[in-house]
Amino acid sequence: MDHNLGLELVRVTEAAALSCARWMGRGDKNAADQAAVTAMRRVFDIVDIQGMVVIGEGERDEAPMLYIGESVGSGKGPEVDIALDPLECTNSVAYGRPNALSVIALAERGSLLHAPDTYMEKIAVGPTAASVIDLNRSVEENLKAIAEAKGYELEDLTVVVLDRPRHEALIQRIRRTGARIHLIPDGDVAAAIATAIDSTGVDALLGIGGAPEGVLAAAALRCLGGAIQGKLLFRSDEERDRARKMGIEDHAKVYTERDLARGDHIVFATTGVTDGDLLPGVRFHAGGADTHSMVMRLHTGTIRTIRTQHRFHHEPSYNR
Ligand code: VTB
Repeated sequence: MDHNLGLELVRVTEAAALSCARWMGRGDKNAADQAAVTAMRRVFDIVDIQGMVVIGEGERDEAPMLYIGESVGSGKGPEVDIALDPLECTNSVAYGRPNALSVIALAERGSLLHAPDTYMEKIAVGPTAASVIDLNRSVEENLKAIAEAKGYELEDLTVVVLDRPRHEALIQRIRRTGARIHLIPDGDVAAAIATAIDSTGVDALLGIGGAPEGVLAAAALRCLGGAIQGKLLFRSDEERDRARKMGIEDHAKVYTERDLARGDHIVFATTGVTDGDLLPGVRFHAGGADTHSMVMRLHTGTIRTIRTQHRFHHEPSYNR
């Protein structure tokens, strides 16, 4: 069912990335997000799927487009769940910082977790350390196990952590193990995926980020053979209630990548917006722009890296 969909989806993430990249450094994260959302919504109409957004821009009453429960696609083709973020890291575009991506994951209907918009404590690694992580064990034990599995000294491990005050204690603990830390201002989706790609030099992601971002990362890591584990962390009773209404009762559960993204036919596409751990960002030049994307398909294990040269005067009308 997913044979050609990856290449269709990458056109959707490319369109979103091209639109919002123009907002880089202009200090307006809402305008950047809006540009990505509008472009993504428009180009989705030409993809032959009966898609339902399960991770999106928010609840129906909060978001006019790409909200949770919205139907996307041409209405022909397979019934699928869609997790998307037209612009992951709005701040990074607004302030010209790294790691902004446009992202879509697609899988059979009912197979992507409807994660509430709350925090998630996460650990993510690539294929060689996929079987040794355990969120219920200590940071020190996990890092030791990852280093062993990869055949590294602990001192040679690079761990990515979001630069937030809530991570102060975590950072101290990682430092005491001797491991190296790469602090990022935003963008733990790019960082989680980067753990599964050797050339990035990223070995693990640790810390607390968004739960919806955990589902996006899980879909990619399934395709790449990596692993992510996550525990939901609620910031308020309202978030707890919302989760209960979504059928989430066990608040101590450790979700694995297979709980977050269960399908056998996952397709994942992402395009870089600003330069980052995973992909270069959009580069504008006379009459056009270059984008860099990745497209992955779980069923066959293919991972495509696509550099596209866009020429604006040839753009089809749905892209304008
Ligand atoms: C994470 C990360 C995102 O927000 O979800 C983070 O994945 C949430 O933490 O890339 P804060 O509330 O502290 O920002 C981002 O950094 C941006 O959406």
